[in-house]
Amino acid sequence: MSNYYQKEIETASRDEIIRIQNEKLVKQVKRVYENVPYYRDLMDKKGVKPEDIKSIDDIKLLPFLSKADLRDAYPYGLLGTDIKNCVRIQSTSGTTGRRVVAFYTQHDIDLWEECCARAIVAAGGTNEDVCQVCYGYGLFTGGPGLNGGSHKVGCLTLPMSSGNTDRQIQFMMDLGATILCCTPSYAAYIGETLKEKGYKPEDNKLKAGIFGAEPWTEEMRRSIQESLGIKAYDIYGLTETSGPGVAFECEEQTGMHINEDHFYAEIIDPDTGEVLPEGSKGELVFTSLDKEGFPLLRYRTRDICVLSRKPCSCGRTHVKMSKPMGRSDDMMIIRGVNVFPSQIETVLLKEGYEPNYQIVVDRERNNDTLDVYVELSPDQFSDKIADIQNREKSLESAMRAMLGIGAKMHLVPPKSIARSEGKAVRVIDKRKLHD
Ligand code: DLL
Repeated sequence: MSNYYQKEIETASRDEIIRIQNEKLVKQVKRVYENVPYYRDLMDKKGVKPEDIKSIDDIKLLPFLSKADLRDAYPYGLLGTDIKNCVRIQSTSGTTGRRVVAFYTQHDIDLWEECCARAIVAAGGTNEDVCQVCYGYGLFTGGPGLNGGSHKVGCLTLPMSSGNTDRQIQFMMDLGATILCCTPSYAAYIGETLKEKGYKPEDNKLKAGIFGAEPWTEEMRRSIQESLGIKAYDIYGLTETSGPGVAFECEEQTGMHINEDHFYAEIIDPDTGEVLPEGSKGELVFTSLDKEGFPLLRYRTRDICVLSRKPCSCGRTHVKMSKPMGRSDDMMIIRGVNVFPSQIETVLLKEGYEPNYQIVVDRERNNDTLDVYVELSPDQFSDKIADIQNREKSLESAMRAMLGIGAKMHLVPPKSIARSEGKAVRVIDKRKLHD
């Protein structure tokens, strides 16, 4: 039998959930129409008025929002309340054009942290736990979200942020961490490092891990569970909707319950926008039912997955989403950071290179690697190794400034990258990310 952070809502009847969603959606659409001119225009263009939205079933009348809208409206165009009511921003990595800046009122922070608290309690967390958070802190939502959730549950929280693995291990061992929160690839790396240092899985006090922010397979789950001696739980979310905790796994480990009292999920055909019936594979679309600062309606996540309402043995009644099975755009997640090929191309062009390049992503010892091969034009070519190395170094620092993570740059001789006859194959992803 599961523990719950907010039992009443987490196990509410279907009718009760629909009643809450009806009520919240009607209010939210009215608020957005009044406060967000950008979305009001989209509704006007579609000929929809707030009065047309009487229940959650009417949601299909509303226009979609996409990442392109976020770019157009950057930074304040989708703000849902007076900026003086906002207390925080969080953001994704990327250039200004790609960057998502989300605004939070105190109410938004509370509901976000409650969602994360639900995830921690579902993983067995109580106020007796020591919760080590090694997601990045700062603009990224991972650290702040799980940190807030851990406080709400009353765990002793270790706000480690990412990196410095020796220090992570020292704190984990000395303070007896029982719950680990980080990306699955970092969890695997910590497991490997512990083994190298001569620790056995039973030497640590960990019992559970809450891992997300990037795709991971069941195979990876098994290997992390074994190396750390824990039960590994998936957690999903995105900056646009708040951050981690939009959906989380319970002990059944068969998909993530979406916090339906705050986020309404739909699955659509990514090409036509048609809403698909339950059980179909398609693009996940979210509506924030009660956020104030950044209240996105029908936001297209680009994540491909399946929803299921099969009853769950944990007693939770909220719909479950499968692990994301891919994306309907070209975004890659490398070491937990969202990277678009266009960002890499922008740097190359800015630095005076031709757009003949290939991006190779791989995973070595559970760590993502990013290599970019760039062809030199005949007049850029040099047979002096030091000269090439210097140029690679300077490209690497420009790339780091753009992406927020390191990329290994390889300048290669003219005409050495195969030309394609159709669409250029820019990205070769050798990682096995999906089962
Ligand atoms: O990654 C928020 C997060 C932090 C989730 C910590 C879980 C834990 P963004 O940086 O905006 O936010 O990236 C969002 O990451 O659209 C998915 O493509 C991907 N993603 C997030 N969680 C998972 C997961 C955070 N559990 C994008 N499995 C999303 C697979 C995930 N992909």
